[in-house]
Amino acid sequence: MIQRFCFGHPFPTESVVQQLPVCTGPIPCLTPDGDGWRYTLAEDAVVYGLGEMPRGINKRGWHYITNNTDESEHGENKLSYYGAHNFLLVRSGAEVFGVFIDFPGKVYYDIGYTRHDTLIFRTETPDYELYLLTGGDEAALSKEFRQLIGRSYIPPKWAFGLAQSRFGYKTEADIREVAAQYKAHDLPLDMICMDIDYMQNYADFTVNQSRFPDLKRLSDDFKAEGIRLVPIIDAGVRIDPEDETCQEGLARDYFCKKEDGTPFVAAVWPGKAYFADFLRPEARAWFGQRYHVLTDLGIEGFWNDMNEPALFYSPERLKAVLTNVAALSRKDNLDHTEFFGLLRDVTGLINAPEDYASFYHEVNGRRVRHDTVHNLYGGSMTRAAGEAFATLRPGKRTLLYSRSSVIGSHRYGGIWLGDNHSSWAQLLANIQMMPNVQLCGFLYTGADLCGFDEDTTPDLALRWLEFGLFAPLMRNHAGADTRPQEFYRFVDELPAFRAMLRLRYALLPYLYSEFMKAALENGSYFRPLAFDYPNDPDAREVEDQLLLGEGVMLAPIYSQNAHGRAVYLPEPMKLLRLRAVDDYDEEILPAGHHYIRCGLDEVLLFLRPGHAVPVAKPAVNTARLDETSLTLWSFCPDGQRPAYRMYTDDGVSTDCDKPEHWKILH
Ligand code: MIG
Repeated sequence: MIQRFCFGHPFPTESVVQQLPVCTGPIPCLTPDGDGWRYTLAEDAVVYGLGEMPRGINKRGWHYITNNTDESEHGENKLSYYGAHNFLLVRSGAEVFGVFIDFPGKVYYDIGYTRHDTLIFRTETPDYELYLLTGGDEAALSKEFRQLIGRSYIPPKWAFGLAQSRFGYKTEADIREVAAQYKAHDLPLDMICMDIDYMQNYADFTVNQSRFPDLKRLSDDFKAEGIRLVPIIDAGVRIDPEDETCQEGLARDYFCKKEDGTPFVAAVWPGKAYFADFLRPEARAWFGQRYHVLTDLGIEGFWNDMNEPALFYSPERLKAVLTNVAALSRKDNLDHTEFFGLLRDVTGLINAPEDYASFYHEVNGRRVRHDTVHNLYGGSMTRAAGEAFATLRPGKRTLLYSRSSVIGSHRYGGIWLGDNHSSWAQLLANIQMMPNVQLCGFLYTGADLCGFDEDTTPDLALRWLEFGLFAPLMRNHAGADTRPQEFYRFVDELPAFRAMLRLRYALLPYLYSEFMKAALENGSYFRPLAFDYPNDPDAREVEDQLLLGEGVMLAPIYSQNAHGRAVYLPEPMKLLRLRAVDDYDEEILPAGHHYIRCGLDEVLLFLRPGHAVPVAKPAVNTARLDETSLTLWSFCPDGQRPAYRMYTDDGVSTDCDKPEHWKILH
């Protein structure tokens, strides 16, 4: 059951798709607490949700602020990342409930941080809708929540292949080289992402003609090989009187404005930039149509970046800081307050709260200050693109994933998890973030495999792939000036990398079917163990194993030098210790706690009783995948061969609802 409550004058976020009557009277489960709400957590209580946030699967023990932020240093002490996913799912004693706070500004959470037994949340201002979900277990309530927020975005099937990316591919030759190396090393590949260097002066919807003289031809050549180019689009529009996007946006008056009515300006990669007012439907429609510049060249997928929006500096604040610096430069001895103040002023130029409070959106003729609706911005850019693709590429699915997001934008695109770094802690963070992000509707998601910032190592890269090969978005992406980490770089471990990539492709019949079940039936892809074993207290404690679809449990290795790990089995399972799709040991294990060996070149896959997993022969890309002769891996303790409900389609049409896509495998 879902109950809707309404406070003050909520901003229409369009996050939910169901029109429910407003309830009055007290909110079950919650107690008023100042401007917010409080709940007393039982000793065994677990709190899921908040999507893209630091810390474990269980969010208890920390505090958080949803405030979409270009956070360049990920870590467990951060309070905010790029997305606003204001959904909590609480199990406390016998009580299970979900709460969605539909609010476009900051929401503050204290989840057992100040007091271990107390959950408190409040919105920045008291104008919001609150949805309370009760009357079911974790699995039932998460399904009900997904019905409330609407169907998740479905990418084309080739988006489940491998994407290779790097902030640093600058020319057509660089990109051709990556494809050639993948081929030469017999490694599968479906996508190469193009980072900002393909643009002319970092201006959206332009292509640098000297570095990419014929992007259409490049894209066509690649498509013939089954590889797609996936260019990036940034939120900021370069200020340049010669630039078409800039000209059009100004002429139509679609950019966000300052208090004095002139367009808001902040610098990002292209230098000074304007920011489209994505909250206006007509500005969204216009910006979305601009993607035609690239779809006309045959491009079928995009990633949207910097859309929190990230701001390097505003000219006003830069000037103020430089004036300050000039004054200090006349002194020959800065005391500690002056010195540390100077450092703070300079680093504080980036993503400054004052800048977010200095520009406005236009909503139904009314001016709305950006910081009060900040968390809608990135998701609205995704929506601009997603809505436009319906007319730019009718009947076809277009790949789209974004850095910033809000619940609601999961209907238009996926997300990637931003600028993580190459560390074992971040691999664990990736594992723990996935189920919570998907719980909030973002099914098509993945983190930068091997890590974005800092230098990776071959063992970390391999372990990361051994988890990432199960994620819907499987992308190897790296920051500029980091150690090269394309999978063919790891010469000594190459056979293991190849085997793991081939395993991914062989598992696609299962992974794609389970994704489609999750998307079409509001089911789940990754989820915590407790969702299927709600009455098992040990399952509730597990922070480093995930269920994947109907029949699989994963226990990834995320520790340096580990050749095994502790694994908890809530029920008997069949373990496959895979070195390759056709090279594995299997063992039937009883329920309980185990220590399981797993070499660096192995991955652990657990089959649940009564379930089957269809497996294809490996392929060089999704287009060449042969799904006609499948093997079924299964665990049937009762001797009865389990059937599998499989989804197949052409992978690109938007006709996903047709019943003929489903068949039963025996
Ligand atoms: O300020 O386009 O998260 O994936 O490589 C950095 C360059 C801007 C941030 C993205 C990252 C991308 C990078 N971008």
